[in-house]
Amino acid sequence: MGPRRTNLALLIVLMVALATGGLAFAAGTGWGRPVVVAHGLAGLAVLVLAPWKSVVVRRGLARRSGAGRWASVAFGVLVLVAVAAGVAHATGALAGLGPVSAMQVHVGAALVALPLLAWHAAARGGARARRADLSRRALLRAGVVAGGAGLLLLAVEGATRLAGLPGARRRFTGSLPVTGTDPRRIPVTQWLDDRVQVIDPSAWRLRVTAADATREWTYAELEGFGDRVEAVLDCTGGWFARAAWEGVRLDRLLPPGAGGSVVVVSATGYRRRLPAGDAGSLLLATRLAGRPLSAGHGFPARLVAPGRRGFWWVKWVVSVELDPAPWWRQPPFPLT
Ligand code: HEM
Ligand SMILES: Nc1nc2c(c(=O)[nH]1)N[C@H]1C(S)=C(S)[C@@H](COP(=O)(O)O)O[C@H]1N2
Ligand SMILES: [Mo]
Repeated sequence: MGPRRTNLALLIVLMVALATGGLAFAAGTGWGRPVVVAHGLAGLAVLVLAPWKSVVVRRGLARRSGAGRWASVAFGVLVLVAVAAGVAHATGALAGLGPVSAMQVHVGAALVALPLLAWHAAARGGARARRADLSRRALLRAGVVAGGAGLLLLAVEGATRLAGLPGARRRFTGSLPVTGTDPRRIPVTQWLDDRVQVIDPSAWRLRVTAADATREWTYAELEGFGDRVEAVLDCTGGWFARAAWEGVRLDRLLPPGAGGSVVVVSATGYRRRLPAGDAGSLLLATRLAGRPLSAGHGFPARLVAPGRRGFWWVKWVVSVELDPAPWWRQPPFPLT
């Protein structure tokens, strides 16, 4: 493959990796499986293209210098770090280094690489597509790259199983199981910058607003409900845990047949908007495995959203508001 085609192929593969990576983070139910497999293929295709790219890189470094060169080198290093951290997480060979998880390094490197990719591609401009790129030969080449990535994925997966690495037990989202079934082992995690809230249950109220009516619930009242659901908490940080949660189903707090969305708001201001039609399967939990929630897990009450990734499971809930706007009227991921 010549330099132009190599660069173009890499550009496409990186765009696909970024798009499917973002989608993998949104995936909570079955449709996520093919997305995550596609992500692994796109990510590993970077390694398949690496021998061709290394020729391009060596020529480029011999020819040029200056700031653009350092941006290019930094970009290349970040992509390799992202790939290495992705494989480290997927295999479970290295789940993290000290306080940072492999998944954090993975996504961090990819996100920092993104603006550098734009700069690098604009400065070098060596990836322009041509009509002939849609020829039969080009398709054949694409097939060879995809096949190579497929073989690599099988090899990584096979090695993970043979070596009995933790990655063999990961979920279709790529998340690894929290060891054991003790609910105290479930990590306490925040999406970005929230702090664990310590809330006095006697002063706490849950405000439920529907149409023009607002009703306040006390902790003692909510504690009286015994709705139970066993659900998987699957954090985008790369772990999951199945546990039994108890509390009150949201549809019991809302008028029947409500349309639109429900906005679930935390004492910290953190919030998610969910389809009102899902209220029957959403739980406002006050207990985890038969015990009141700990502060870290969201005491006095936290949302349990089966089939949704952890960032939907709002902790320290103070209000639930019915709203006519559709659930997708919000950023795809929380911004704080
Ligand atoms: C430069 C962009 C990226 C590249 C090259 C890349 C590459 C990879 C690779 C090679 C793997 C290991 C696949 C395997 O061995 O099964 C992986 C896994 C993963 N990546 Fe990425 N990735 C990128 C961006 C992202 C982003 C932006 C996200 C999320 C926002 C993400 C989320 C994940 C997840 C969840 C896994 C685990 C999947 C599994 O265990 O099968 N990636 N990535
Ligand atoms: N208020 C609030 N709720 C939150 C978060 C947060 O940052 N703030 N993080 C979410 C994320 S990303 C996850 S994975 C789960 C983690 O729940 P846990 O700490 O009980 O394991 O809480 C969710 N609820
Ligand atoms: Mo999370």
